[in-house]
Parts: sequence; C-alpha cells; structure tokens
Amino acid sequence: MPNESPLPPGQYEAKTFYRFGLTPFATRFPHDPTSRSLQISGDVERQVTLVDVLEDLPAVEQLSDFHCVTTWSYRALRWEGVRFADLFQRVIQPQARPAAGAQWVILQAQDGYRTCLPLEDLLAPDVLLATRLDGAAITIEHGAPLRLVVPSHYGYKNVKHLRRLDFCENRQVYRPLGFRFMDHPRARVALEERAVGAPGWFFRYLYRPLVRSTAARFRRTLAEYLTSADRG
Ligand SMILES: Nc1nc2c(c(=O)[nH]1)N[C@H]1C(S)=C(S)[C@@H](COP(=O)(O)O)O[C@H]1N2
Ligand SMILES: [Mo]
Repeated sequence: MPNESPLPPGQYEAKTFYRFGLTPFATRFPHDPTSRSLQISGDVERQVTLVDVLEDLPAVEQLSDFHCVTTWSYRALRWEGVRFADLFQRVIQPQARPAAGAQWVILQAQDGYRTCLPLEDLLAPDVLLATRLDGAAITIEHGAPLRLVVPSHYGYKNVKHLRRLDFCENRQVYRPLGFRFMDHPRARVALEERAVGAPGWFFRYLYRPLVRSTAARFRRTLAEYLTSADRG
C-alpha cells in the first residue's frame, strides 16, 4: 500500500492536493477543457492529431503518490486512463513513425507549459495519460482534459492539460521555461534529481519556503477563474 511506504528523500506528506506550478501558470487555463485530442509532431515521418487518445486502448486504473519538487507529496491518487507505452506502441509508432533516434519527447500543454523527458522514461509501465482522478473526470485544477502521470518523476514532469508531443533527436531544440537549472532532464524522485547544478538536498531549502504562498496564489486564481462572469 502506498500509505505504508516511506516517502522519497526530502519529501513531506501534504494533507491537500494543491493546484500548483510555476507562478506564471497560476492565471493560465486550458482553452479546451474537454477534448481528448493529442498532436504528435517533431521528428516523425507523419504528423498526426489523435482525436481521442483513449480510443481502442486498454483502460487502466492506478494508485500513485505525487511528489512536487518543492518537497510536498500527496499520497494515493487514483488515476484512470491509458498507459503511455500502449499509446506509443499501438498508435504513435504505426501512425506517426518517430525517427529511430528520437529519444526525447517535448511535452506541450494548453496553458503554454512545457517540459521534456526521455522516451525511455515515458515507456515505464506506470506512466499514464489520465482523464479521471479519484472516480471523477479530472478537474481543471488538476489537469483537465488530459494529464500525464509519471509517478516516479517530480510533479513538474506531470504535465496538465497535455495537448502535444514533439519527438526529438536533439535535446538542444528544447527550450525550458523559467530558469534552465530548474528543469532536470530526468527529475527522478528516488534519485532526488530536483534540478541541475547542485545536489538535490540543496534545492529542498530553496524551494520549501515557496510552497504556502504558491499554493495560496494558485487557489485564489482558480477561484477567480471559476467565478468569472462567463462561467457557472
Ligand atoms: N500544464 C501545466 N502542467 C503542470 C504545471 C503547470 O503549471 N501547467 N505545473 C507542474 C508542477 S510544478 C506541478 S507540482 C504539478 C502540480 O499538479 P497539480 O496542480 O495537479 O497539483 O503540475 C505540473 N504540471
Ligand atoms: Mo512542482
């Protein structure tokens, strides 16, 4: 059971699953919160737009803990969706035919957020494209309509509002958001790959003081968005 396992190094258990991220994204929201479409592009033989990512793939349900790089973790989230590996092998490979050397995937979101992971990490069996969380459709707060779930990697690789995958042979074409040091190429939680340029524990002390104010800002901006004139 996830609740009995110790947390990864430097993490503490949060009692709230915050809406969270880099502060510029607090006020950005998906323009299409219901579509399950996903674009496949970059170093591929054919660019494709998948209309429904879940179509014809086995449905999976998974319990996993979530670890934000700023040191809070939230236990036992129940995600439903499809495995990235199934999507890659059964749909992306035959339809888009990524270059054999395309070992990186740039993950692009509807709110302008992006990050990058090695294809190899995305092919792990616990990596999902999720549309449901804890028995209900994922809310805008947590990544509607489609969210990447990579439980062994820090929260910042778990892209909300996912809309496009760019396969790429050369990682240099990828431009990180914010400060370059903040986006570790892999960001594996067990190895405390929080960021680049200093040991993982160093960033605990840099990031932890930001949790309360960041969570408060994301909560406030979501409330404003949900109560703005054109929404119910
Ligand atoms: N599209 C998008 N995905 C994102 C972010 C974001 O701002 N926009 N923030 C990342 C960070 S830093 C974290 S910790 C998690 C937070 O997910 P949550 O808001 O569901 O807790 O989303 C990640 N994925
Ligand atoms: Mo995060």
